[in-house]
Amino acid sequence: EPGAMSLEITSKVAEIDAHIIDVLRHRVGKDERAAKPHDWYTATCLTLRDVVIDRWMESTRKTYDEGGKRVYYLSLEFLIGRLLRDALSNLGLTREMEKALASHGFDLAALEELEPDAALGNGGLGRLAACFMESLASLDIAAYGYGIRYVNGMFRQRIDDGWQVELPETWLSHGNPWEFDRRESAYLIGFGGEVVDTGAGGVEWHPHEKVEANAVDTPVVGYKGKRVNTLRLWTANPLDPIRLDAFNAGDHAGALAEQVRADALVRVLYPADSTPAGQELRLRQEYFFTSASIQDIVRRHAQHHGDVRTLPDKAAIQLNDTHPSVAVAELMRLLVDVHGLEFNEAWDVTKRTVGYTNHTLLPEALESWPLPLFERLLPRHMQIIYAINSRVLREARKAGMDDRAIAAISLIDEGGERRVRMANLAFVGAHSINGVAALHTELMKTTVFADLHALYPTRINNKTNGVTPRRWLQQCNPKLVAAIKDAIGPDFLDDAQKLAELNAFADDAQFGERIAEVKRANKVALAGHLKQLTGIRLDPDALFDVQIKRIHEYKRQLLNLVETVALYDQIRSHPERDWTPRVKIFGGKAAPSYHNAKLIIKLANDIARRVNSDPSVGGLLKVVFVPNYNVTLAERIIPAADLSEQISTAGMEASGTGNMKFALNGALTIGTLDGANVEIKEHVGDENIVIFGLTADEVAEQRANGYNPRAIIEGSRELQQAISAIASGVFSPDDPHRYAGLMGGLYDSDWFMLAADFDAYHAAQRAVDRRWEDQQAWRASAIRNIANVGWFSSDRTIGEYARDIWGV
Ligand code: DL6
Repeated sequence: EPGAMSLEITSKVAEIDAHIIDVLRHRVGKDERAAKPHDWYTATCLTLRDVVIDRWMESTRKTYDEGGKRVYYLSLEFLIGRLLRDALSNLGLTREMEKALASHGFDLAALEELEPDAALGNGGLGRLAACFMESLASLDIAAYGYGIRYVNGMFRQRIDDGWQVELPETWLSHGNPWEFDRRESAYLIGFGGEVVDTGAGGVEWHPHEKVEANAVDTPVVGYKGKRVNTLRLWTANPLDPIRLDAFNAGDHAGALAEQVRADALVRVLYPADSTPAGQELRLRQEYFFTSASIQDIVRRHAQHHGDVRTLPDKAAIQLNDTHPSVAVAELMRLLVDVHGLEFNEAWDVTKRTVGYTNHTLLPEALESWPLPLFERLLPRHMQIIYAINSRVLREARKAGMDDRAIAAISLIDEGGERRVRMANLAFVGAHSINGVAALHTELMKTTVFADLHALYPTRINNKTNGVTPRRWLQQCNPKLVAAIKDAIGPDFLDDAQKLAELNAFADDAQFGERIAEVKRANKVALAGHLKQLTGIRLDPDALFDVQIKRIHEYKRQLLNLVETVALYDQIRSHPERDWTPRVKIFGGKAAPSYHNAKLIIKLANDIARRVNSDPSVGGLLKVVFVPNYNVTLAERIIPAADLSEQISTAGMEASGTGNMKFALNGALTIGTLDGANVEIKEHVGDENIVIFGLTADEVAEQRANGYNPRAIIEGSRELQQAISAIASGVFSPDDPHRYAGLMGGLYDSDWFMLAADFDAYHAAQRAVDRRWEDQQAWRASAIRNIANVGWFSSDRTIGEYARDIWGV
């Protein structure tokens, strides 16, 4: 009843209002009149947090009472972004909070802007972990996420004269209202030292260095507040924070050495994406958080269930990529050395408990550690790995495998400097190894894991990624949600696959108009924001063509840029043609040591400067590089996109998840048959996606048969002209040779097959132009995208993990 509803809201608003004022006084310590916006922001979070805490305790109690199995998601990255809007929306309190704040003259949206973006991740892998945590809570599955509480997460990107500059991100500088320090949950983490014989056939590890891991918990609120789970991030503390004797003797820095060593462990997120950071500190970070998590899991199990042999019945440990794969050896160590299990028994418990998700096939991204380093830091784990290896290799020999296959399966890479292969360790120690999209999973079986798959043929399975529709539709695109609700009612909010009912509206002109109005409003809002950020003025009626993701050669931002230059040339040569006005939006960070990626950012900015100031292109083409791309920016950009660029070299992008977010918000995809694009195409239908370029098989075949990019470039007028314009300094008159090497690389090797796909891409873009002219058909395609990608909800993905891998 509307009357009763508004009464309920009014009383909730009054309740929230009283709560905020109380919090402001007694926890923030500010009088209502003296409080600054940041105080109000903190009070808002803490007020909401109180609601969350009640649900959190309820969830925890329920889990203990039921004594069921829990999921433990171990990930070196959680790219969670802002939490205020997420918590408000999932608790259904957004309107009430807005009203309560408005009565004090504050705008909730403005306060939301004060929240830092929690960037404890590099890109897709970390964001996937955040989506999974939200879906686990929404599906009422008892789960813990385990990771590191980095003091400085992902670096902040500043663009100086077109170049990327990395600055530390100080997201904790004003405190973090969402977290709870759990100093009582503390574990000792050892490094180095030696392994000694205890006499009775047992061994003991005596580490040379020890640091304490302390838990810091953040509640994760599920949709409609059904369940609140825990994201447990570890911070490090020294056992002896200050050596007073040294301090008193005047060695002030030396006295704090242990503190500094502990701080270093949790100081930075390695900004390496798709390449292992070959640093001792990185291995220390991996072991630090993995050991703390495994100790916590085993302690909880022993406390509540007694016998550690029943661990697989009560715990499912999922390794997010290989970063936590030392968990296999750590769990073995605890079971054998601490809990006294026989090796065989412990091995069985470990395999039944652990699952491993692979996120990349790039050989250079498969983690391995120099054996001497590994042995020096983790001598007992090295012994355990040798013992596991001899058992696995025995099995391989028994299965009749030859020397080549045995060398490929071995946990130790013997070619050159000996290294410990973390992917092989994770594979042999897990009962399930999953890929993140159908194509990727098939390629796992035939490429990097071919021999392990032959030995253990039932372990590899596919779990196509997904994204949470709460953050990536409900929260980031409220206008679209309102339009969908008006068309098909609210059921899709509970089950994204119900979006399929929108198919009936695809050709409905009125609904098409509504969708177009929503998109335009989102574009106007984005244009305003980008004007503020970059000073560039954008026309909201132009086609917004967006490529936002990490800058990596395999993702081929360079293909997009070269094509942009070709388009620019053509517009200038044929100003009389009926060009589709386009805005090319780029955003993304490059790993600080990745030279070519940083050069690509500079090129995007150089092209933008030239194109945007060229009066001869008028408003037909604009190029923008958005600085400091992060989760919050993605939430603004994606709802405003018309075209989503997913153009990786086929076979190289494991899945992609941005592709799903764009389609869910009504953008059409231009993409290769790579990663989850393949499945997006199957869901939205061939007519509602623009596919071009080589397939993964064709890429492999061309590489095997001697790919000749020079011949291709020389055979394509547009491509050759664009490359030579860039190479000769048209876009870099201040340094004409800046891009000579980058362009020369295309002629000489072109590993990412830009030349091979250029003509097809260029033609596909012109086909997009033609589609855009028929706005009605474009809208119908956009609607069919929204309607048919509900399957890519992380609820569906998590449902599959729960059923097939975790048994929960
Ligand atoms: O599975 C999440 C995400 C995929 O969507 C991307 O395609 C893939 O590149 C990314 N993988 C990594 C691997 N990096 N390492 N190690 O980030 O995972």
